[in-house]
Amino acid sequence: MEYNVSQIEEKWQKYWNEHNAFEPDSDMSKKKKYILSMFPYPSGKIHMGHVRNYSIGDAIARHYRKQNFNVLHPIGWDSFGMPAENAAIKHHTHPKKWTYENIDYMRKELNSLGFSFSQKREFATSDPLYTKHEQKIFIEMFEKGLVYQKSANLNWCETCQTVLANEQVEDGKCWRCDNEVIQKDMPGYYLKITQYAQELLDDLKELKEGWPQQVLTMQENWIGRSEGLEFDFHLSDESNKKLEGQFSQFKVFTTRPDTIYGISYAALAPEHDIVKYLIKNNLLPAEKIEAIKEMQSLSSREKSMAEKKGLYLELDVIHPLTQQKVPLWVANFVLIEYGGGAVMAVPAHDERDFEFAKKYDLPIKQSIRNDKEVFDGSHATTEYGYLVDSDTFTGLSSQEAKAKIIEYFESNHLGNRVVNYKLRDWGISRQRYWGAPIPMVHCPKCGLVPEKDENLPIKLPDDIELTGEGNPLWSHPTWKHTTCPKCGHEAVRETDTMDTFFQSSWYFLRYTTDPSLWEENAFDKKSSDYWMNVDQYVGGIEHAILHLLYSRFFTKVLRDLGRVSCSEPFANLLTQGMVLKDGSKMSKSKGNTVDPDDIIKKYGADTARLFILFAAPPVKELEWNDNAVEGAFKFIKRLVSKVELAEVCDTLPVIDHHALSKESKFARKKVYEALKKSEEVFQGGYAFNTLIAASMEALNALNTQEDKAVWTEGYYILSNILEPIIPHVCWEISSKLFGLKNLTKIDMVEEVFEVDKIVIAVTINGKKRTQIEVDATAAKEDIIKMAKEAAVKWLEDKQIIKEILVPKKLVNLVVK
Ligand code: ANZ
Ligand code: ZN
Repeated sequence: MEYNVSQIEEKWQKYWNEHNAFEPDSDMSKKKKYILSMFPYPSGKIHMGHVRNYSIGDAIARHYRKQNFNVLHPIGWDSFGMPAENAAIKHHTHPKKWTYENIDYMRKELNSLGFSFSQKREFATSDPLYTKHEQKIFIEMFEKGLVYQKSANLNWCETCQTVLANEQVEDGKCWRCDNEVIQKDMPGYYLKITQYAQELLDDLKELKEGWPQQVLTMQENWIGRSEGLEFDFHLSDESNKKLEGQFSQFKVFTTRPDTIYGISYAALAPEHDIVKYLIKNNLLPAEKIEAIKEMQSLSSREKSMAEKKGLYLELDVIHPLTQQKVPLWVANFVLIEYGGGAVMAVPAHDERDFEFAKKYDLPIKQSIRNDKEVFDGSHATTEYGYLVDSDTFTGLSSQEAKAKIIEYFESNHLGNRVVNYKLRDWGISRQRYWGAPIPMVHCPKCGLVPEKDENLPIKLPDDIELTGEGNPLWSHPTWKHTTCPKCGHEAVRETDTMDTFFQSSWYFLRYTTDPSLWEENAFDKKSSDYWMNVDQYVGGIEHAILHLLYSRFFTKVLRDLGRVSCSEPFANLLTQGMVLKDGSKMSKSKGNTVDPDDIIKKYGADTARLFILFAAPPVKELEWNDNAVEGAFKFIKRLVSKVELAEVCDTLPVIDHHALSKESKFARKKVYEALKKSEEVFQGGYAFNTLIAASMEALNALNTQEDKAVWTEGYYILSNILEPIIPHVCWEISSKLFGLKNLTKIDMVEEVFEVDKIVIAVTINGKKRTQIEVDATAAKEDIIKMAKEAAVKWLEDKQIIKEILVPKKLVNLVVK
């Protein structure tokens, strides 16, 4: 058969489309698999990262279909977001037009790769119907107290006119436009993800089997739980007076209460209320006020990287146990967002405190001794140990002292054991046009009021002027003017739109539901109960923290709202490696991209898929290699060219294995080895490269023999196990030879793995003592080792001076 790539690929893509070949079955009594690759942002064209992501997911989905699972393998578009808006400004088009044109183009590209997506369940998150249900979910969350408004100092990019998450700030610059990021006090909406911090942490245990350890660790660190003591520092009387009685105390948090006798100063964050008060009331010298203002202007990320800096606030606090005076400083390493924004500083046992104390010549007082580190004033000793110079706690171990000191604080009402999390509430307000409008109204009489259900979705206005400056919805002449849903008074609509992570936090639930129910429901409970959790999620490591954490959070919230039953969205997670060229990540800016369309045009989709899955195991980085692409193409061509050596049939031929030639036996063995590999590969790890290598060996072995039945069986097995990888040619082969029919379940035929045995005599100094049975193919060392073991009783007290193997006959051991 000739390998006419485009003809074969177009034919089968058309066939699959016309036959709705990949729609899930509505029968919910069937065993199911939900296979999901992260949905793409419609940036304009697919790239090799997409090809890899979807080739992996598609292979898994196709495999389970072959195993008779009911498979849900959907695709959609994460279609709100800044690039559409920026493109619109740059090219004077409309974000909607740009987005949906991109979707149409990219859909065609995905189709040309032969991915087995459900087509009926496709949607874009910018579809008003999606927005409608999203706004409903938002309002339900608001009514449950999970959404609130607050003002906070945020990373702000003046060029993009938007708030940035900490991860979107790289070296103090905007990740997208590379301009300076500033701190700006901005009102916004927040989701109370912190209310779920402990559950998000605890449930990581359930994901141990199915998620990469690296991702679990990243999630755990992001949540950042620590246990410790929270207590109040009281200001000295003079200091209290100086602050005009406004602040008599403030809270600090420590994870090391055992070091409390080592306190040598206390420090406040530059944004702490006490510091603000000192500045506002000019209670410090002008140059100090200037210096503090400078500290305040840095983002927390910059602060963490900056040199430790601070100054004495000309105030003192009282040590809670010794009652001694301790100087109060402001320091740039104290974060306002964490643990009250103030610390007790123990330079002897904390590195940051140490660095600061050295710089400003503050006392360093040892209170812990341990055997591992020497305390010599050159660095902080941070390990646990035994308490020294700590009054009645002296001599206790750190562990004991922690418990005892917390107990002392609690029983004397001086402080409490607390748990702190690094995790912050999720700010979802964006001052952009191309997003889901936050469905809230500001009424002068009623305050903040959610929109009425029947008014949803609150749609974006089509007539919008995008200049790149300001908040487009706010600047729109009429859009924001409305009436209060509660009292009917004139009111103003919220003009912020939602962070696009909001959309990607529940899209996987939408897919579980038949589109006939989409108008009515965000998703149907019965359907989501059947399909969830996602059995295999596939995506990039760049989403290891936020997207996964937010999706886990949403799943728990939606469970508490009675909308789903599961608590975790993704049972198994595969994070695919990057696609590299010349050693670095393919990217437009580096100019080292390979356009998937070009590869498809030149070699076809099957070659692209085969190369991608053969070049490296899915989790590893993949280096682009033109020769290997060529090699993949040649393999497929060879597979197709030998089809005529097999027989067209309705039932598989019955083969008498023992009657076959040596070559045919070997070919069968290789074919069944490939079948075995296929089973292994899908049981874990998805090392498709090993399956492909085994298939290549099998084809080579088939080629050394002429038995038609062996060829036929070989093609049946190969076209089945390779179908997940190179579906077009496999459907073509299967239709040519087997009428696309499932002939039989392919069972492992164990006899093909039997190897011929031979008997070998074992002689000692030429005298036969015993004999052994070995594999015909066994190596010399192995045979001699077996011979010695078999002859062990004749070898006692003897020294072997020579070992001779006469192949297929005997082993002679010469002893003295
Ligand atoms: C005194 C101390 C002594 C500390 C010692 C550590 C070692 P994690 O584990 O990350 O929760 N800390 C508390 N609030 C802070 C803030 N707002 N900004 C910066 N640092 C802050 O860290 C808790 C520890 O970080 C706390 O324990 C505190 O320093 C510091 F030998 O208290 B520790
Ligand atoms: Zn009102």
